[in-house]
Amino acid sequence: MSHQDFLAQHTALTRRYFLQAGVLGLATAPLLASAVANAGEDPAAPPKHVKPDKGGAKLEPYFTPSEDFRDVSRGKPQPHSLPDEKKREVGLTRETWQLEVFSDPDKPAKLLKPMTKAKGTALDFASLLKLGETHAVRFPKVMTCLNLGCPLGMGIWEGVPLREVIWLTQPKDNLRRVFYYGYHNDDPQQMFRSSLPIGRVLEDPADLPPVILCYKLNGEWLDSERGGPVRLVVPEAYGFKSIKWLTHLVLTNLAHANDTYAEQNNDVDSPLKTFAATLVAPTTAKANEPLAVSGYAQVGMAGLAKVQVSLESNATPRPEQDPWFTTAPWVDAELLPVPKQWPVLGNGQVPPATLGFDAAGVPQSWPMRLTKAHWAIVLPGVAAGEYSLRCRTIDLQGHAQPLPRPFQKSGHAAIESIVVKVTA
Ligand SMILES: Nc1nc2c(c(=O)[nH]1)N[C@H]1C(S)=C(S)[C@@H](COP(=O)(O)O)O[C@H]1N2
Ligand SMILES: [Mo]
Repeated sequence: MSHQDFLAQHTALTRRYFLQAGVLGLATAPLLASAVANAGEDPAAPPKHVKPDKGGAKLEPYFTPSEDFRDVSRGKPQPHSLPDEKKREVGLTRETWQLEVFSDPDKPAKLLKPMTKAKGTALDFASLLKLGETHAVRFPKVMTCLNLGCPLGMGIWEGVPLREVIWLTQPKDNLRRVFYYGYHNDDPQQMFRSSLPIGRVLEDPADLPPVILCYKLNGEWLDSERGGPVRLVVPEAYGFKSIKWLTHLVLTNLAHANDTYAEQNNDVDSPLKTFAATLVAPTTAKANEPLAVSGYAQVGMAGLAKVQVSLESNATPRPEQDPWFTTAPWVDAELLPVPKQWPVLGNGQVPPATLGFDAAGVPQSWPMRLTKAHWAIVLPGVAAGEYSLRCRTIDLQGHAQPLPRPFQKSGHAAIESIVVKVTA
């Protein structure tokens, strides 16, 4: 099934929902028609009626085609833009890649067998794949930048658990964290570093997938733009923990985080949050005609119980003491079901033994934690005037977005607000 077919199917799901709600043919018909037309012409373009400043907003396949991933990587030049010749020279191809794993000279951990280029013991790509024969895992995950409102892409990430490589160094003592970085043009100023407590690497709390050295995405070799040949992927974390073009792992007795992102005032221990956003929403409407809205939710560590939508007249001022819109007239939206096919994946199938899926390739729970889900709703028509359309998630603990962690530097969860002008 092609990308286009999938978009048609996604639209069909939304359309069926709107049909059941008995509103197709009213105000929603042109809305959906434009979304379908748009999807047919150019799947990468946002449909009309989407707020123009909504970044990657569009009718989207569940998994993101590689050309649609958004890239926020640093570097001058960005490592993936280097000529092939240079990539071979600095180890950014599968044939030339090497990973060094050693003890932190400032806060040493005791290792019997560090892996270094100098000693000829660095790990190469073939040896990583060899480990993969017995240890490889794959899992779905949304990649999201802590500092951006919308996810960069959804994928099935595949690789070897980081702990398998750490065990090769025979660590004995004084190992409390691992920090790691990738190729950065040999310029210390450009180093982008991240870190994890060793406990998170050696075991997987709360049924999380392991932290991996990732070399495949959606069934293909991890490409250079996504951080290939090898990047770290931390399932429950924001993107800055998933270092691209990985070259160095440092095992340390340091007791605290030393991430580059920490220097930029970010909450580096924050796991992915749950939040909702619209993909298709009217900015204008006719009085008394139903309003069709659809969107996505990021399902964070806290899971997703439901998505809600509210439409409030701007004529009445909001209560002053309600920064989180708890008094808005929230109504439940419908979560769209599991897609029937996954066109972005090779032959439309989820690869065998993907964590979170059963033997037939069907998700074991829905929506899946640490991924995206889609939703739709039809709101009854309203009188002429100006309105604010908002959406929010309720997590599995019952917390309404942006709670329980509303701080922006812990990851985006602000409630989206769209102005809708309803005319007579
Ligand atoms: N080496 C390196 N890794 C990096 C970055 C970087 O600038 N350099 N950016 C990080 C940040 S802030 C994010 S959000 C993710 C984005 O991953 P993506 O480009 O695959 O979408 O990569 C992370 N890994
Ligand atoms: Mo980021």
